[in-house]
Amino acid sequence: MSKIIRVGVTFPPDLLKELDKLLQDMGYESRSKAIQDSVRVLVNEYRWIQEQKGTRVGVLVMLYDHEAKGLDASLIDAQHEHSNVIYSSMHIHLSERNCLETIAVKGKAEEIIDLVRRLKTKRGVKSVKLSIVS
Ligand code: NI
Repeated sequence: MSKIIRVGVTFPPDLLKELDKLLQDMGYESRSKAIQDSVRVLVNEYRWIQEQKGTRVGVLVMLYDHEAKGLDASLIDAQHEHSNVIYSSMHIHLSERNCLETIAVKGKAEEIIDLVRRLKTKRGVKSVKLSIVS
C-alpha cells in the first residue's frame, strides 16, 4: 500500500457544512474518504477533458458568487478573450449572491477547454460543467 500523506485544506464554512451533511447521509466514515472521492471525480473529469480533440459543440454551465470581488468583470474578460468559440450565453440571477450562466460553445476542443479552465479556476466560481454534444 502506498504511503498516506496528510495535507491541510481550507473550506468556506457553508461548503464544509454541506460536506458534513453529505458524509452523514451517505455513511462516509471520514471526511478524508469523501474528499478523496471528490478529487478522483475532478481528476477523471480533467483526464476526459484532455482527451477531447477536433471541433466540438457543447454547453457550459457555470454557477458563481457575484459578490466575489472583481469576479463579474474577470469572467466577462475571459469570455471576450474566447469569443471565437462562444455562440451565445444566458445569465440568470438565481439569488442575491448566486448567478447561473449557460454558454453555448462551438470550436476547437483545445480552445473550449482553455475557456473552461479560465472560468473554473477563479475564486468565487462554484462550479463549471462542460457538456459536449458532438
Ligand atoms: Ni447575476
